[in-house]
Amino acid sequence: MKINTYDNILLDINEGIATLTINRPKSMNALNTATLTEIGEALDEIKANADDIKVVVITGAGEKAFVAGADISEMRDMNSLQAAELSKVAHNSFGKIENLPQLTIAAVNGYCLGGGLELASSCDVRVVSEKAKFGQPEVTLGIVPGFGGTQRLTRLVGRGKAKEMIAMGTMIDAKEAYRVGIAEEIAAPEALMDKVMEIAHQVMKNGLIAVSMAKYVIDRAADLPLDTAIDFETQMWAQTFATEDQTEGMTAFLEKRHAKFTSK
Ligand code: CO8
Repeated sequence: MKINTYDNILLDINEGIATLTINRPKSMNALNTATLTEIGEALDEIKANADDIKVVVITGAGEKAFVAGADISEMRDMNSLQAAELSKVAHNSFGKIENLPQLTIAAVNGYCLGGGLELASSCDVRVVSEKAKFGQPEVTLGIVPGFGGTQRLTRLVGRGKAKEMIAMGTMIDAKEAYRVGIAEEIAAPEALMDKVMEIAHQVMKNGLIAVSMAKYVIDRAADLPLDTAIDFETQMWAQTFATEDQTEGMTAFLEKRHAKFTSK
């Protein structure tokens, strides 16, 4: 598989796992327009190669930051129209993350602030370093979160905690992020990627059509009334019985062997 190279991100594909690394460590991996655009382009490549890429990991280069937010030097002199355009670029790329068929894992290796927390919140699962720090400091700059923070963070932690975090603009540590539901797992800094890969490899052993459908129904049905959401789940469940993975998974169980899923 041929993968493009980018100026502000790295895209590595290894053993079915795509790792997208935001690569501007001198600016704490701050997200400027070029980086946000490249993230969108890389996600298009990942989607186009979904047969070979089973899980997607997003992380930041260097030891200090996952992403310390949108690029303040680019934003300072923007007018409202330009800010709206930037926000659109981010929404386009973050929407692509959410809509990928693969499970996405944010490997949060350090500061995860503003647009960085919004990026991590767009992923399915967040595995975080003990040293990571989280916050939506936008109000300290005189703006509101503009890449989905008022919405995705609220869906993770609830309205009260989201309002507290956004209004205070201060940082919380990894333990608190775990406690309030931002982080699913915490690891020592040196063990972060091992933990991420352990999760990725466990997921890859399973029927990946089923993983993808489960992700889809969890996200799409989240805001529906319960009975409609349950109907939606029933349809997805029934559809999995039309896959070769279902036959293989159940046959393997009955034959007391490990399933060999083909994602068909
Ligand atoms: N943008 C641009 N440059 C940054 C950013 C950023 N977000 N964060 C850090 N940098 C740069 C610094 O300016 C510095 O550059 P230089 O070496 O040239 O002086 C370099 O990275 C290293 O940073 P520090 O020296 O500050 O490193 P520290 O270890 O002292 O501090 C922090 C690290 C705590 C992460 C600190 O850099 C910081 O507070 N950064 C800003 C965090 C922030 O406010 N983020 C929110 C940005 S706003 C946002 O994300 C809004 C998203 C939605 C926008 C919608 C618009 C349409």
